Amino acid sequence: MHFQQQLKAYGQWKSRLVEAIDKYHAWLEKYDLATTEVVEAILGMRRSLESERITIAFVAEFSRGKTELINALFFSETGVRLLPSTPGRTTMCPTEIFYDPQGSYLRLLAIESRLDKASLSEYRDLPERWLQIELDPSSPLQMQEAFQELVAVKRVSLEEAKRLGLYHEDMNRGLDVPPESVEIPCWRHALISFPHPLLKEGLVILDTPGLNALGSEPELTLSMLPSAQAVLFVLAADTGVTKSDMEMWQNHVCGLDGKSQRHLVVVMNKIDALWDDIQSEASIERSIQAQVKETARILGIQEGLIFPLSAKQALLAKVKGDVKLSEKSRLARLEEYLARDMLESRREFIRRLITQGIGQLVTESHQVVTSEAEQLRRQLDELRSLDTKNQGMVAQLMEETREQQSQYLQNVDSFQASRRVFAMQAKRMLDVLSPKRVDQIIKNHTRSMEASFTTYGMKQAMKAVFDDMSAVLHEGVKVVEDAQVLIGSIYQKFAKGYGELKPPVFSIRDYQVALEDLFNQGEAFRTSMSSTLMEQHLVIQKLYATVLAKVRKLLHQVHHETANWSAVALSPLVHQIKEHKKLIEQRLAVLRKVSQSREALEAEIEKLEQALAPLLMQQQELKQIKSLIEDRETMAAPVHESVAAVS
Ligand SMILES: Nc1nc2c(ncn2[C@@H]2O[C@H](COP(=O)(O)OP(=O)(O)OP(=O)(O)O)[C@@H](O)[C@H]2O)c(=O)[nH]1
Ligand SMILES: [Mg+2]
Repeated sequence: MHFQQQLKAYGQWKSRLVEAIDKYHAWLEKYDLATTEVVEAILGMRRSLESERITIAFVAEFSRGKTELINALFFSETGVRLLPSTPGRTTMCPTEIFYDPQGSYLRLLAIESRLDKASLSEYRDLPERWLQIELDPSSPLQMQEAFQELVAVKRVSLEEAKRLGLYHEDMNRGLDVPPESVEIPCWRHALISFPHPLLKEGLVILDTPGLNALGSEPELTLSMLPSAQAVLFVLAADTGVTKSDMEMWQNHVCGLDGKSQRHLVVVMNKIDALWDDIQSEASIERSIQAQVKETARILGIQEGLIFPLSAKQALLAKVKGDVKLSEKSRLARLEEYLARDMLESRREFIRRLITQGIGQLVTESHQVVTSEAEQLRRQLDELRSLDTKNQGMVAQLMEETREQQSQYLQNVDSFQASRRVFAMQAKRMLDVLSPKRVDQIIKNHTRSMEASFTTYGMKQAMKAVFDDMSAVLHEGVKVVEDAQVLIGSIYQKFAKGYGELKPPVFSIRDYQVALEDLFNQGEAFRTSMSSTLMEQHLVIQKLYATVLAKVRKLLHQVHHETANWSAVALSPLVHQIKEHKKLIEQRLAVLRKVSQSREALEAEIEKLEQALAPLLMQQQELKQIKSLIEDRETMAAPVHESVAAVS
């Protein structure tokens, strides 16, 4: 299965990056260049690389075949239909499947936890609050049996369903009066861990129930789906695009498109419903293509992103080893898309992040080493051309160097003054964006939000939070821009004579857009709810809690980045100034010595030559680390190989 190969290649590539990061870290330590800020940045990048996961989420109305597709794509080699897939509503709670080295388990969170304040992500860290069923990875049948819990429902009074925010208008479909009791899921969320090769490579699968889960669990819709690398929206060829498919697409799915790191594709499942013994292959093909075209038009997406296939036949074919049926099911095209397009663009994205982060640092180190080597060479040239008999020449050189030294000292005084001015500006900047201030604003509004009993009141409070936060950001953007101007002028004044030294670029304007996006997503969710849920209060509370957590995180991040930037904004300049000082002093010392004798001059030349050698080695070492990071070998090759093998 080439998806697996590609995922493995992707994992190997990531470990090579981690290796490059470790090498650079060791390099910095070896030459005593590891400052706290740099080491922190390096370790942060290493951590995020190691914990990076690829999430593929499946969303659709109920019974479109999401779960069957998961079985066919990932778990066919178990030889069974691993996750329950039956006619009608099947999966009752959002289910995450991944690998946790801690063990093989199915964890279930009771539906009543909806009433608690704790968010799903908080529950994740409290395993004792979940019901745990052990899994035996060597027995697909045992696992299949355990997974029956995913379809568990129970009957509760209408009151109870309302209290849980689960009462749905279509529960009284066909009835004149609302029913006395309704069926609700037993579980709110499920976590499955077992040591499957794909999962071990970092794949996370998110299966969702068609049953209005997207509308009633804001964290799922606003946090989990948007952070997936691929979202597969599933339709069924035998039903076409129904009104409820369309509602789901418009309210919760199509907005997930538009970010280059995420892939949104549409699966047109159940094409076997169009198979027919009487019709010719060609006419079946025509009707599939016509439906793809029509679906693309209705949903407003490219035809190439629609994958007609049959999950059920694909699973059957794989289990039986039926190559012909497998081809007919057309699953391979989707597999190839996931293996190549999705993973390749993810890799490109990570590569960009890494080259911008660690690559930049390595390049800087390389530049510093190179310029040091150059200085040494220049000194060597100067010494080699010195004529010790010509005392006048040595004296003149010393005179020039002393002149440089006194100029330098004046310069340093005024640089220190500028540095103090910048420190004040930095403090102002960090005060404006302070996490304390942000938290206080959120706290104030949360209180009024909890106190208001109407949706309208809550909405007003939410709007107020966003208004305050955009005011904070607006102020932040201004002080950051002032600081940039200041830094620019400091560089201009002091970087003269140090080559092409430029201040690190920084802006927080993008965060304004991100904040606006958050607000719009929250509002879109809220307006989409009114028509489907009668009892909204609980859900709205959860929605706002989810949105507020994201707003808080965003503003804290702005502060963090601003603090990082202000800590390092002047450091290249400081470094250069220090280097310059060292150089002048060295030069004076050398001139003093060589003025005495020919032997002293030769000894100095030898010393410089010896100092140059390790620098050249450092240069070489950094070049190696750089090429490890830039490792551009693509992953596409195995795909073509396996395609060739099939055909
Ligand atoms: N004919 C046909 N039936 C399919 C295909 N894929 C799935 N089904 C059937 O469709 C029904 C629903 O499939 P599920 O996988 O449970 O659908 P789901 O989207 O997960 O549904 P929920 O879990 O309720 O949201 C089952 O009876 C499957 O056997 C297919 O390719 N062709
Ligand atoms: Mg399902």
